[in-house]
Amino acid sequence: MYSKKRELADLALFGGPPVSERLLHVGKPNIPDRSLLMKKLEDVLDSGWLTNNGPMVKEFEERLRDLLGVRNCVAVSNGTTGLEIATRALGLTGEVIVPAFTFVATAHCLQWQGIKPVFCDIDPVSGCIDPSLIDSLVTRKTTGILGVHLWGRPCAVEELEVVAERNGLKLVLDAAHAFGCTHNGRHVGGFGKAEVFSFHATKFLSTMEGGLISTDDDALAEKMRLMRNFGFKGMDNVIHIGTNGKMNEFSAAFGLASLAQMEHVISKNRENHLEYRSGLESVPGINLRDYPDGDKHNYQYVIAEVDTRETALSRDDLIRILHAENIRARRYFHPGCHRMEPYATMYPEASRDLPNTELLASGVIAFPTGTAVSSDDIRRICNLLAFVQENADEIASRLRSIQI
Ligand code: T4K
Repeated sequence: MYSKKRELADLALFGGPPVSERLLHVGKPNIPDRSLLMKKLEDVLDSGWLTNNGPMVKEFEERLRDLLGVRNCVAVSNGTTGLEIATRALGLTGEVIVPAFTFVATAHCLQWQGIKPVFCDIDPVSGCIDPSLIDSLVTRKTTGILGVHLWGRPCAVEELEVVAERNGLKLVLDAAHAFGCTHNGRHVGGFGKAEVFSFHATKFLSTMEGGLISTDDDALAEKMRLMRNFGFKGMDNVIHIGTNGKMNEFSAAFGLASLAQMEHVISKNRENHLEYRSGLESVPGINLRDYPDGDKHNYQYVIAEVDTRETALSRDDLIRILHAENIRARRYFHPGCHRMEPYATMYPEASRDLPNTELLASGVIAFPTGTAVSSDDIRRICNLLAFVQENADEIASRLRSIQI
């Protein structure tokens, strides 16, 4: 039975019962309506067609084309493979400018192909790559910019397009977080040369594993379709280098069933966000990030920053406290790709010029949301955080004095 924390001994870290009996995750899958899903899975089984550009994948691509308003949608096996295919199809080589404040797949998709990710600092307000810093990072080897719509918040695409044009670079966008979001009234999906979404299980719209490349460039789309299927153009006829990046039929069926509930999930995410907003309003040292007005957001990440000028507890202290209470808050993203391997060893100089990245990576915290998280769960989390921050000095000194 849940009871409010009244003294330090009530904290699970110090032996009390956790505020939530079940684990609350960032990224708990939003499971679609079961009867609809089962019907679609039965259709797949009945068709005897499981993968290789089957009817479910074709329908999924068509639905997404309409929804995003782009000419081409290429469904792939996951977002990372999508990024590899898109950057390769665009002919990126040498060096590509990319934020370090992102999931490591953004950097890996480049290095995997022998392309050097050149890490660029972020704008502290949006958390996305800062276009004003790009000119100074361009060398003779630079071929592209890979921006990231962090937490679903579109990066400064217009400015990036101008910088890319000025330097003769190709702009690709990692839209892994941004399905269903708009920028200045336009759906994310049509910016740059190509955009890449992730439909991983943890994303608000999921195909279990899966991704999508969208582009208005027909020739590029044709090349990417070849590349995702070993370069086959018809039976036994290989005309291009390729990989296996195909989405399977079960995944596409899951995606179609998820699409049917997409607006419901967005509104639940938005409600959750508002619940956190009101619950954390008067809690010092935990500053919730808002999404800008005017555009559509999917609200799939509830992000705050811990400001250690206002609290004695660090972000990592709070993570420890929350995890003990069964609240699996996450550090999306810590420590920044430049501090992960192989980048920390290969490019040790990178960390010198990323002050905004370092600051955000040390303070960022993502809270559980999605359809598996109730208003009551959020109230408990916020009450817990209020209690913790009221007693921050005492908790901090106990944490420092004992090894837990
Ligand atoms: N670019 C960006 C900016 C990205 O964020 C990502 C992926 C990519 C590219 C690459 O896209 P994909 O190749 O993945 O399609 C997770 C996801 O695996 C990853 O897709 C995602 N970004 C990243 C932000 O989060 P982890 O290692 O943090 O996930 P994990 O396994 O810790 O799961 C997160 C939470 O979700 C856990 O607390 C448990 C819960 N969970 C997870 C799964 C898989 C469930 O409850 N059920 C599940 O089935 O990376």
